[in-house]
Amino acid sequence: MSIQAHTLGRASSGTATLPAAPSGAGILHLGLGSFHRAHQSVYTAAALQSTGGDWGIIGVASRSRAVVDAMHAQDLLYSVATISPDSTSLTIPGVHTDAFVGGEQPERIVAHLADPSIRIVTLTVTENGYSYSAATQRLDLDDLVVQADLRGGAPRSTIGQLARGLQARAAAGAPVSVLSCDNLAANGKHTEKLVREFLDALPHGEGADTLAFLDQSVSFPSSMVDRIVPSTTAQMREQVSALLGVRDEVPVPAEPFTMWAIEDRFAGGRPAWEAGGAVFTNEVGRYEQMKVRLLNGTHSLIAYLGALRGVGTIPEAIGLSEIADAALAVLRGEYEPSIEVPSGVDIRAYESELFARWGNSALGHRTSQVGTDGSVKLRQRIPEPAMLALRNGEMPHLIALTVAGYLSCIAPLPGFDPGVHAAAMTDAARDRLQAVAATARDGHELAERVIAEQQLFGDELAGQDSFITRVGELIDTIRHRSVDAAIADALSASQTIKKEMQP
Ligand code: CS2
Repeated sequence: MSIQAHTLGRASSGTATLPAAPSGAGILHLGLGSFHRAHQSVYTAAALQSTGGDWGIIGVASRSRAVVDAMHAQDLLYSVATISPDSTSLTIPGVHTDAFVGGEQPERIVAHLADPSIRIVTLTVTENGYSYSAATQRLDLDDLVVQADLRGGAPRSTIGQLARGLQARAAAGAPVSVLSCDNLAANGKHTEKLVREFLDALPHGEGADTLAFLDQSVSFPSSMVDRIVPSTTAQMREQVSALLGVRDEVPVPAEPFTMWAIEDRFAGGRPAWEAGGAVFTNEVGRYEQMKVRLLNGTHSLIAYLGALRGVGTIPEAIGLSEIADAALAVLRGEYEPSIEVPSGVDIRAYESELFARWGNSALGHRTSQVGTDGSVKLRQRIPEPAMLALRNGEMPHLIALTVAGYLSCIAPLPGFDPGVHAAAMTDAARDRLQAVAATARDGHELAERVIAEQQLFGDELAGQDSFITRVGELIDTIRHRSVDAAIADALSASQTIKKEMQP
């Protein structure tokens, strides 16, 4: 028996019940991955339960059929397993009204966007999905997919799909909001800028009317999203199905913690997401900085050092005292000074909670998952705090260690084997960086070519010779001595461990 509306009543467990179905779809969501299904969907379910309405979600997977097919076979239902070391509880959001694969039916995305009943488009397409060129700091006009989207035909890039959809909508003129839910600084502004650049780049001023429509009727609120959502494993699927009493092929595991801070600028209305605990605030930028640096930046350090120590999960990595010390030092000494804490947030409590969240041993969050796509993720996490320290005359030793760990995992120097967990990390820049590593004499040359010449972390860090030298030294220490020796070296140089907060 699989999870379907009519089978749930017969399920052996009473822990998950089916909410009332939404009366229609008001949201088009691009990126039907686990994160969306354990985050926005849960908030939307709470909103629908509290106020009802037509805020159902049409989910669009970018390329893969797996989740779409499984959801259709299950009446678009799936469960979210909230997992702590003490317990697992299940909820069934039941908020999707349809699901399809965008790569197969891009014209459907445009048609939905043109439909006035859709009033919000949400995005979880990852840091990688915005066709952004770090080199030009604008829409990547060298990208062949973007070029094809500009020429016409069914759009394949997310920005092309948004722009073409808004173009189709402009005629009727119904207001709409585009809400990015990806870990990017000022994600609303960023998305708006890229969509406008696409429209600007259309031939013969073809985008002018749509740009005017954007001025009048389209808003791009920013939002900060937070919930640790590991990939679903076969074991998890069995466990959830057993608990549920019926078979669920696409459950999503997630931690108990969840947070969503959103700018309240919705041109066409919005669901009462506050019913699920979302915070509507003018301080989204501060929330985003706090999260992207303290949580995500430190997460990257834990993942790379953990993988190099040979451990497969984040809780195992943070359980090693030297990695916990390094995490505390980077968090307190290098990230915290670079942020402005949002009003009402107790930063010490937030930090202690981070250690508890990373330590959630029941979740099995993998170092390879967090270490994946470092070339785009680290760009969001490290350049600004690193530059702030360097401008103050201080070396950010632990951020340098994060970069050294990343390069040691993804582009190891000849003769260095970073191990199976590093090998499992995928990264769009892997081939390019490995080609550099293959001919680099030492850590310094590798760091120099990647950070200065290729400007992997932007143009400002590219000019910081002392930082590049420090990264190079730590790469060599990892390679010739050990990752523990590199941690000890970075820690003793940084002297920032505050003993009062032990994880
Ligand atoms: C992680 C995030 O994979 C990563 O890089 O740092 O996915 C993290 O788990 C989420 O942002 C938590 O909200």
